[in-house]
Amino acid sequence: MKIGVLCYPTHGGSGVVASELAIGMAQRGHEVHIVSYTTPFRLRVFHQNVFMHEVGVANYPLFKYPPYALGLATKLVELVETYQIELIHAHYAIPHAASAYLAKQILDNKGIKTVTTLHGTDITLVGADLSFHRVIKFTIERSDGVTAVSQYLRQRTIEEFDIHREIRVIYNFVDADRPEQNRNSCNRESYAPQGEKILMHASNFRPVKRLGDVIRIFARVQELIPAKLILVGDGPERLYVQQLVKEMKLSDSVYFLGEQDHLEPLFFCADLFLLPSEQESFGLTALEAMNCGVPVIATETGGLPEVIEHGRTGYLFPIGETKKMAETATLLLSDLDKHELFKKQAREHAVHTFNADQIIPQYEAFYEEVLQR
Ligand code: GMT
Repeated sequence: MKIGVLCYPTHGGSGVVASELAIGMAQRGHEVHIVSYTTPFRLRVFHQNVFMHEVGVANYPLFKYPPYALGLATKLVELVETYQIELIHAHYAIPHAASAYLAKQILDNKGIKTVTTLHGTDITLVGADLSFHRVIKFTIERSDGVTAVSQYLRQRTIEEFDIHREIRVIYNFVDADRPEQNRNSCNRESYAPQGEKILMHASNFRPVKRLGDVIRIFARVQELIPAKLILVGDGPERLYVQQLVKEMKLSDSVYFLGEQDHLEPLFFCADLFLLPSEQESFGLTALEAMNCGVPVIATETGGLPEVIEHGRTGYLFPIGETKKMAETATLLLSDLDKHELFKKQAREHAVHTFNADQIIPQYEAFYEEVLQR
């Protein structure tokens, strides 16, 4: 197949899924054309059969807001005509699915099919903003195929947008072989010289991630056992978090690593991953942690219960229950046998249920099905 992929290039789950899927499809012999405003970070190294096309948008003084969605549609039309792309996969409804729809109309359909994958924030946050509601509903209804990354997100989309068409659930996935390549790449002692336990959180530091709760959980754990916290990522809450860490006198115990392209090396330093989000349609970072044998403490919100098995691969709590999360984290980290068991179960669950080898063929089969419709 010749596939066009529209995605955000930033350090977010949707960009990671789009990039890893593109690599997986390319390895299976398909030709993949990525269209974005810059190269997604996971695609900065060469991959056979993956082609990158940057969208440039003219910025005239008249444009208060550069019309990216139109630049994207124009680029798509050009690419479809040049490379005979058969299927456009839009990751995120706004603006990608809308641009794909427009390109298809400009091309007078010509047998081109569009698939939209809903990742979560397009539905739960952007979708909740009424200014986009009608466009999101329209793009979901007019895509030739729609997928969602969890049952939760599928149901939420149906209810919020009154959708009566099929939405296929295809879970996020991980490369089960990758942890092996990173097993010895993190030097634990550089973060925990006295043998402290290491907790970790990674995100885009948006309010929805509840970074304040991450710090409060860690502060309580640290009162009970020697511990350090590794924070990966960057975003609007970073200054607030840095201030909070200072105020709580935790500066010597918290490492701010900024954005990192690959988390696997760091997971091999971590004993526990924290994801106390307000909302999470899937929680890819939790899955990536589990793939490296790191149990997760998270909230029982959104799609997280579909990813983390409470009492087996981690624990789930109501949003904001930081005290209980901290106490449970401490108990788990203090019981070496139980911790080992959770690590093993986390890895097994990731490998058995969310393995790229099983999930990528689901996308491939879905593409084929859509092309034949
Ligand atoms: O987590 C974020 O805020 C980034 C966001 C994105 O759009 O890249 O992630 C969403 O998509 C990921 C991949 O499908 C999911 O694993 C995340 O749970 C989802 N984020 C939210 O629902 C908040």
